[in-house]
Amino acid sequence: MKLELISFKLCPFAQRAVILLNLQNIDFKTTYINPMDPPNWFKKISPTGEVPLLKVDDKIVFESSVIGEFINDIGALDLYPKDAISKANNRSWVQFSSLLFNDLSVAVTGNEDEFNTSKASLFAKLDKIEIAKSDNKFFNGNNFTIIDAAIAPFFMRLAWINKFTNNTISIIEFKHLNAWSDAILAVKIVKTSVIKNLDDVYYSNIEAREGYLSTLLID
Ligand SMILES: N[C@@H](CCC(=O)N[C@@H](CS)C(=O)NCC(=O)O)C(=O)O
Repeated sequence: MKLELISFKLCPFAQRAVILLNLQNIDFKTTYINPMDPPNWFKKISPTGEVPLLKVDDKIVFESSVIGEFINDIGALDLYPKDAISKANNRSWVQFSSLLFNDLSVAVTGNEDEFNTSKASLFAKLDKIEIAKSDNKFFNGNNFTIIDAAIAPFFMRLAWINKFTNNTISIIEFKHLNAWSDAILAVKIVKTSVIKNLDDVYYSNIEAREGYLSTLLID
Protein backbone atom coordinates (compact mmCIF):
# COMPACT_ATOMS: atom_id res chain seq x y z
CA MET A 1 0.00 0.00 0.00
CA LYS A 2 1.46 3.41 -1.04
CA LEU A 3 0.58 6.37 1.18
CA GLU A 4 0.94 10.05 0.27
CA LEU A 5 -0.05 12.77 2.71
CA ILE A 6 -1.10 16.00 1.03
CA SER A 7 -0.24 18.60 3.59
CA PHE A 8 0.44 22.24 4.39
CA LYS A 9 3.41 23.03 6.64
CA LEU A 10 1.41 25.10 9.13
CA CYS A 11 -1.66 22.85 9.21
CA PRO A 12 -2.44 21.43 12.66
CA PHE A 13 -4.86 18.87 11.20
CA ALA A 14 -2.16 17.47 8.92
CA GLN A 15 0.22 17.34 11.89
CA ARG A 16 -2.19 14.93 13.60
CA ALA A 17 -1.74 12.49 10.70
CA VAL A 18 2.07 12.85 10.75
CA ILE A 19 2.18 12.03 14.47
CA LEU A 20 0.00 8.93 14.04
CA LEU A 21 1.82 7.66 10.93
CA ASN A 22 5.16 7.99 12.70
CA LEU A 23 3.82 6.45 15.90
CA GLN A 24 2.70 3.44 13.87
CA ASN A 25 6.01 3.42 11.97
CA ILE A 26 4.20 3.56 8.64
CA ASP A 27 6.09 4.77 5.55
CA PHE A 28 4.55 7.69 3.70
CA LYS A 29 5.47 10.44 1.28
CA THR A 30 4.55 14.07 2.01
CA THR A 31 3.48 16.56 -0.64
CA TYR A 32 3.07 20.14 0.53
CA ILE A 33 0.59 22.49 -1.10
CA ASN A 34 -0.81 25.87 -0.17
CA PRO A 35 -4.55 25.24 0.36
CA MET A 36 -5.24 28.98 -0.14
CA ASP A 37 -3.83 28.66 -3.67
CA PRO A 38 -4.23 24.97 -4.49
CA PRO A 39 -2.89 23.35 -7.65
CA ASN A 40 -5.44 22.00 -10.13
CA TRP A 41 -4.61 18.34 -9.45
CA PHE A 42 -5.51 18.93 -5.78
CA LYS A 43 -8.82 20.65 -6.65
CA LYS A 44 -9.73 17.60 -8.73
CA ILE A 45 -9.17 15.05 -5.98
CA SER A 46 -10.19 16.98 -2.85
CA PRO A 47 -13.93 17.13 -2.09
CA THR A 48 -13.49 19.86 0.57
CA GLY A 49 -10.50 21.79 -0.77
CA GLU A 50 -8.85 21.21 2.60
CA VAL A 51 -5.72 19.44 3.74
CA PRO A 52 -4.88 16.94 5.07
CA LEU A 53 -5.74 14.46 2.40
CA LEU A 54 -4.29 10.96 2.45
CA LYS A 55 -3.85 9.22 -0.88
CA VAL A 56 -3.86 5.46 -0.44
CA ASP A 57 -2.82 3.97 -3.80
CA ASP A 58 -5.53 5.45 -6.06
CA LYS A 59 -8.08 6.17 -3.29
CA ILE A 60 -8.35 9.20 -1.03
CA VAL A 61 -9.19 9.63 2.65
CA PHE A 62 -10.00 13.10 3.95
CA GLU A 63 -10.90 14.74 7.31
CA SER A 64 -8.13 14.41 9.89
CA SER A 65 -10.23 12.43 12.39
CA VAL A 66 -11.11 9.86 9.69
CA ILE A 67 -7.48 9.73 8.54
CA GLY A 68 -6.59 8.99 12.17
CA GLU A 69 -9.11 6.11 12.25
CA PHE A 70 -7.68 4.72 9.02
CA ILE A 71 -4.11 4.87 10.32
CA ASN A 72 -5.28 3.02 13.42
CA ASP A 73 -6.93 0.36 11.25
CA ILE A 74 -3.78 -0.33 9.23
CA GLY A 75 -1.27 0.20 12.05
CA ALA A 76 0.25 -2.43 14.31
CA LEU A 77 -0.85 -0.60 17.47
CA ASP A 78 -4.46 -0.11 18.49
CA LEU A 79 -4.41 3.39 19.93
CA TYR A 80 -7.97 3.25 21.26
CA PRO A 81 -9.26 1.81 24.53
CA LYS A 82 -10.73 -1.67 24.07
CA ASP A 83 -14.18 -1.15 25.54
CA ALA A 84 -16.82 0.42 23.31
CA ILE A 85 -17.87 3.28 25.58
CA SER A 86 -14.31 4.45 26.35
CA LYS A 87 -13.53 4.21 22.64
CA ALA A 88 -16.61 6.27 21.73
CA ASN A 89 -15.77 8.74 24.49
CA ASN A 90 -12.25 9.15 23.04
CA ARG A 91 -13.72 9.75 19.58
CA SER A 92 -16.09 12.37 21.03
CA TRP A 93 -13.16 14.24 22.56
CA VAL A 94 -11.21 14.03 19.29
CA GLN A 95 -14.16 15.74 17.56
CA PHE A 96 -14.43 18.30 20.35
CA SER A 97 -10.70 19.07 20.25
CA SER A 98 -11.04 20.07 16.59
CA LEU A 99 -13.14 23.06 17.71
CA LEU A 100 -10.17 24.49 19.63
CA PHE A 101 -8.42 25.28 16.34
CA ASN A 102 -11.22 27.61 15.20
CA ASP A 103 -10.89 29.72 18.33
CA LEU A 104 -7.10 29.72 18.05
CA SER A 105 -7.27 30.82 14.44
CA VAL A 106 -9.55 33.79 15.30
CA ALA A 107 -7.26 34.66 18.23
CA VAL A 108 -4.36 34.89 15.77
CA THR A 109 -6.14 36.86 13.05
CA GLY A 110 -8.81 38.91 14.84
CA ASN A 111 -8.98 42.45 16.17
CA GLU A 112 -9.00 43.10 19.94
CA ASP A 113 -12.72 42.33 20.37
CA GLU A 114 -12.46 39.18 18.28
CA PHE A 115 -9.36 38.14 20.20
CA ASN A 116 -11.15 38.52 23.54
CA THR A 117 -14.26 36.70 22.31
CA SER A 118 -12.27 33.80 20.87
CA LYS A 119 -10.17 33.54 24.03
CA ALA A 120 -13.34 33.35 26.16
CA SER A 121 -14.78 30.75 23.80
CA LEU A 122 -11.53 28.78 23.93
CA PHE A 123 -11.42 28.86 27.73
CA ALA A 124 -15.06 27.69 27.93
CA LYS A 125 -14.07 24.62 25.89
CA LEU A 126 -10.87 24.08 27.86
CA ASP A 127 -12.98 24.10 31.06
CA LYS A 128 -14.90 21.09 29.72
CA ILE A 129 -11.74 19.22 28.75
CA GLU A 130 -10.13 20.00 32.13
CA ILE A 131 -13.03 18.21 33.83
CA ALA A 132 -12.86 15.22 31.46
CA LYS A 133 -9.09 14.82 31.80
CA SER A 134 -7.92 12.56 34.64
CA ASP A 135 -4.70 12.85 36.66
CA ASN A 136 -3.08 10.39 34.23
CA LYS A 137 -0.06 11.48 32.20
CA PHE A 138 -1.95 11.11 28.91
CA PHE A 139 -5.69 10.97 28.26
CA ASN A 140 -6.01 7.20 28.68
CA GLY A 141 -3.18 6.52 31.11
CA ASN A 142 0.58 6.26 30.66
CA ASN A 143 0.49 5.64 26.91
CA PHE A 144 0.18 8.27 24.18
CA THR A 145 -2.97 7.50 22.14
CA ILE A 146 -5.08 9.04 19.34
CA ILE A 147 -6.72 11.71 21.49
CA ASP A 148 -3.26 12.89 22.60
CA ALA A 149 -2.21 13.14 18.94
CA ALA A 150 -5.41 15.03 18.11
CA ILE A 151 -4.79 17.77 20.67
CA ALA A 152 -0.96 17.90 20.37
CA PRO A 153 -0.92 20.47 17.51
CA PHE A 154 -3.16 22.75 19.61
CA PHE A 155 -0.85 22.60 22.64
CA MET A 156 2.17 23.21 20.39
CA ARG A 157 0.68 26.36 18.86
CA LEU A 158 -0.61 27.61 22.21
CA ALA A 159 2.87 27.18 23.75
CA TRP A 160 4.36 29.20 20.88
CA ILE A 161 1.78 31.96 21.30
CA ASN A 162 2.48 32.10 25.02
CA LYS A 163 6.23 32.22 24.43
CA PHE A 164 5.91 34.94 21.78
CA THR A 165 3.44 37.14 23.70
CA ASN A 166 4.35 36.75 27.35
CA ASN A 167 1.61 34.25 28.21
CA THR A 168 -1.37 36.00 26.65
CA ILE A 169 -3.34 32.74 26.54
CA SER A 170 -1.81 31.01 29.54
CA ILE A 171 -3.50 27.77 30.62
CA ILE A 172 -1.67 27.60 33.95
CA GLU A 173 -5.00 27.76 35.80
CA PHE A 174 -6.08 24.48 34.12
CA LYS A 175 -4.11 22.04 36.28
CA HIS A 176 -4.81 18.92 34.22
CA LEU A 177 -4.42 20.59 30.84
CA ASN A 178 -1.19 22.28 31.79
CA ALA A 179 0.38 18.98 32.88
CA TRP A 180 -1.08 17.21 29.83
CA SER A 181 0.39 19.84 27.51
CA ASP A 182 3.84 19.45 29.12
CA ALA A 183 3.66 15.65 28.79
CA ILE A 184 2.56 15.78 25.14
CA LEU A 185 5.10 18.40 24.08
CA ALA A 186 7.91 16.31 25.59
CA VAL A 187 7.11 13.34 23.29
CA LYS A 188 9.77 13.00 20.58
CA ILE A 189 7.30 12.03 17.84
CA VAL A 190 5.34 15.20 18.60
CA LYS A 191 8.48 17.38 18.52
CA THR A 192 9.54 15.95 15.15
CA SER A 193 6.08 16.08 13.56
CA VAL A 194 6.62 19.56 12.12
CA ILE A 195 9.26 21.01 9.84
CA LYS A 196 12.33 22.58 11.45
CA ASN A 197 11.80 26.21 12.52
CA LEU A 198 8.02 26.04 12.21
CA ASP A 199 7.90 28.16 15.38
CA ASP A 200 9.63 30.97 13.43
CA VAL A 201 7.18 30.51 10.56
CA TYR A 202 4.31 30.66 13.06
CA TYR A 203 5.73 33.89 14.55
CA SER A 204 5.93 35.43 11.07
CA ASN A 205 2.40 34.25 10.37
CA ILE A 206 1.10 36.04 13.48
CA GLU A 207 2.96 39.18 12.37
CA ALA A 208 1.64 38.95 8.81
CA ARG A 209 -1.98 38.57 9.95
CA GLU A 210 -1.74 42.00 11.64
CA GLY A 211 -4.41 41.05 14.19
CA TYR A 212 -4.47 42.19 17.81
CA LEU A 213 -2.13 39.32 18.76
CA SER A 214 0.58 40.75 16.49
CA THR A 215 0.65 43.89 18.65
CA LEU A 216 1.48 41.72 21.69
CA LEU A 217 4.51 40.01 20.14
CA ILE A 218 7.76 40.37 22.05
CA ASP A 219 11.05 40.03 20.16
N1 LIG B 1 -12.09 19.38 9.37
C1 LIG B 1 -10.84 19.37 8.62
C2 LIG B 1 -10.20 20.74 8.75
C3 LIG B 1 -8.97 20.88 7.87
C4 LIG B 1 -8.57 22.32 7.63
O1 LIG B 1 -9.18 23.26 8.15
N2 LIG B 1 -7.51 22.51 6.84
C5 LIG B 1 -7.09 23.84 6.45
C6 LIG B 1 -5.56 23.98 6.59
S1 LIG B 1 -5.01 23.78 8.25
C7 LIG B 1 -7.39 24.05 4.99
O2 LIG B 1 -7.12 23.20 4.18
N3 LIG B 1 -7.96 25.22 4.66
C8 LIG B 1 -8.21 25.57 3.29
C9 LIG B 1 -9.62 25.96 3.04
O3 LIG B 1 -10.42 26.03 4.01
O4 LIG B 1 -9.94 26.21 1.89
C10 LIG B 1 -9.95 18.25 9.13
O5 LIG B 1 -10.02 17.93 10.33
O6 LIG B 1 -9.19 17.66 8.34
